[in-house]
Amino acid sequence: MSSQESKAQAVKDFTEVFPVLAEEFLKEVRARNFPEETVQWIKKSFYHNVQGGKMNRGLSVVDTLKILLNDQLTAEELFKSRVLGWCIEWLQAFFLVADDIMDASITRRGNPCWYKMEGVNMIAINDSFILESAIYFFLKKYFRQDSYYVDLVELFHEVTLETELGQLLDLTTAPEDHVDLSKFSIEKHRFIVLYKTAFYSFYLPVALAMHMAGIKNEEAFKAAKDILLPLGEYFQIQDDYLDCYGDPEVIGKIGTDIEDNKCSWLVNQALAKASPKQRKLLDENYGKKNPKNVAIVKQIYKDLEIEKLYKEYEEQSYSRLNDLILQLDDTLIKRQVFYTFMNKIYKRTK
Ligand code: DMA
Ligand code: MG
Ligand code: MG
Ligand code: MG
Repeated sequence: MSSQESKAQAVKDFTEVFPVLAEEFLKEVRARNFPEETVQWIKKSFYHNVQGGKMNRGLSVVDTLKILLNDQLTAEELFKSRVLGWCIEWLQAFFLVADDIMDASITRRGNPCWYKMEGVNMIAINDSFILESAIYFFLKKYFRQDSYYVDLVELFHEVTLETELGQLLDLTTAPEDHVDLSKFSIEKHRFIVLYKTAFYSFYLPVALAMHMAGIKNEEAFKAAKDILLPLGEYFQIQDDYLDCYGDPEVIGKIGTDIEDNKCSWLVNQALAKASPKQRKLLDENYGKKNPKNVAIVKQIYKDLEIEKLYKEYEEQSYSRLNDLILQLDDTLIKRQVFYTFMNKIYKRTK
């Protein structure tokens, strides 16, 4: 079998676990005597919000466990690693439903954002809570008997807190009614993205697989973190870049960072290079909903060649991350875990 075929098969096998989990949760709601209307609402929310993504995070749990266990997984281990993968996809859905409300976004994964769907509106807030609760339902159902059950629960709680803190700083650094670009800096950006993205998107999938593989050494978790957090930073900088330069048809969402006054990597680069005149234009046009203001900001990015700067950053990051992986003490955790992860995202366009 070519690696392409085996990858397609891995995606298919992973995908097939989703309806099983969704149904388990709906059964639980039915068992509590809720009207069918409620069951169908949750079903619609799950199918709209949890599905349709790239599933990189979820698939990474399975891929990592395969590497850690030399491809010698029992059918049960395979299934359980897929369940953990889907738990991350549920976590991601929980964050995204709320994120799209807070960022006033329009589309997600090629569809309207959940809160934009007919009849949903602010019920989406509670739906995001239910998406989160489903994680702990699945963990209990499938891992309650395992020695590492508490580790899994604590890990999900920990990265959830980290992500929420990151989201808070992301939002308070971007007040809607008050643009103050002097509040931005590359250091602040790094801190925000570390918290809002890197922990749950990169550390979490690998750490979950490590728990399943029976790894107990704290140093191994620390070594993994030391590579995965910088990898997550790189990933979010790609996200910032794609917000402005990605094709909405490909990324499935319409960028709102300029309108939302976000402390994006792009605006930080522009601020570092801007002449006093360009700085004044940025001050006057950043963080405004009007397309005319947005166009002026994009023109300044163009004049300052921010896209070129990004391409250079991407190259540098790639070689820096490769160095980090090479320096890893391979007796703690296998190097291949990180190469596999990096190759999934290097030069991504979506
Ligand atoms: C995403 O930040 C972070 C979380 C925790 C969802 P973002 O708003 O840049 O994401 P997106 O561009 O997907 O809306
Ligand atoms: Mg957003
Ligand atoms: Mg956001
Ligand atoms: Mg973004």
